[in-house]
Amino acid sequence: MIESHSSQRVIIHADMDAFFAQVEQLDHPHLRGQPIAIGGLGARAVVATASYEARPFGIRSAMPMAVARRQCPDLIVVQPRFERYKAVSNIIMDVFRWFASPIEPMSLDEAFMDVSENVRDLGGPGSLGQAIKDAVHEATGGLTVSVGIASTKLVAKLASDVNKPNGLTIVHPQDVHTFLAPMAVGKLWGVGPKTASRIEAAGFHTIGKQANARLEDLAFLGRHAHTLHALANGIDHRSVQPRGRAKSVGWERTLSHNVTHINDIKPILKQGAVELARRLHQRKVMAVGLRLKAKTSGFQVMSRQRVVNTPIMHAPDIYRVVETLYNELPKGRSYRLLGVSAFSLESRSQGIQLILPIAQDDPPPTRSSQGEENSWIL
Ligand code: TTP
Ligand code: MG
Repeated sequence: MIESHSSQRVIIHADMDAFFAQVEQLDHPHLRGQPIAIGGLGARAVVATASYEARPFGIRSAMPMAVARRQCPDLIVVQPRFERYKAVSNIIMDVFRWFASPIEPMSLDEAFMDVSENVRDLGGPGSLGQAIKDAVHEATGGLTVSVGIASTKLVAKLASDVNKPNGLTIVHPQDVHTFLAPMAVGKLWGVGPKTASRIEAAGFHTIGKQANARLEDLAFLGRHAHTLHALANGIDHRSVQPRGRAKSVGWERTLSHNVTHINDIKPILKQGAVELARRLHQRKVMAVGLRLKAKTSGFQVMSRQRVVNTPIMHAPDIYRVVETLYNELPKGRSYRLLGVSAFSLESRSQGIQLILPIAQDDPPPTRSSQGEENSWIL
């Protein structure tokens, strides 16, 4: 069993419930209790989010609005008002700062807080979590937030999600393994749909199964095997990082064999564009600048970059720029590494369109693996 060194930290993750939809329902009382979806009206509009009344119909973020309307004929479609959401976001972030300073905002509606130092003075995790919820409710005039409290960022984030909406979930260090065990491996930080399928294909269908695997059995995950094994065991040493927005987001791949021909290079650049789009989407930002990095078989690193007029976030748009950048590289080289990254990131405040829907795996109903770790001493 891997030892945890982080069990004494107390980390809170707070995430607003159906954020855009809740704000609309707050501001427009006739929308309260109704199935609503936030999004555009155009033929290619997608759902930014849906109220909890709409979710039983299967309405989810990233779904085409046309599909959502078919699934829920009474759906009320509301146009987004990003300025208002940004203003509410400022209010909730200020509330979080009353309780913990600094905080780590992750997007408009969620943030991590490390309250290890002051949790005792504030009455313990339960009272503190409730106090945050009450304060958000009061400061915003009635919005609910879900709060997860744990000794790691990973578990705090998952905890804020399990009892939505209006949840308050505390996972004590000694309960981490039981909490994680039944969840789908895709819930682990950094495990996208592709990696999740590979882990599942290897027979590890739950985080618990992966936690109990021998490290050798996860060797197919390469240099990520150790980290993913540790995460599955609830070990996550990342600290809450006070920060503004990320300065850049990138993806790169060291290739198993060098590539020279455009037909071999194109698919890699396409994959890079898709991965980058996914990361931009996760961070809810758009790229103004794009950079292509290429390392030759002789270890010479070359890069080309471009600033675009309109911020982009979709994989095809990213790929178009990346392809142009590739064409600017000297011809006939053989590459051992290719990477694409975005810089000058802008928050996604206008005309939200989604790149890739985030896969939502239902946690399989099995449970395994109990772990012994220190409890919080409060
Ligand atoms: P989320 O916190 O992911 O979703 P949510 O707050 O609507 O619902 P939940 O109760 O499950 O937390 O995202 C926050 C806001 O970001 C959301 O209200 C709308 C916007 N958003 C998009 O525009 N597109 C997306 O694909 C997602 C996931 C969110
Ligand atoms: Mg939310």
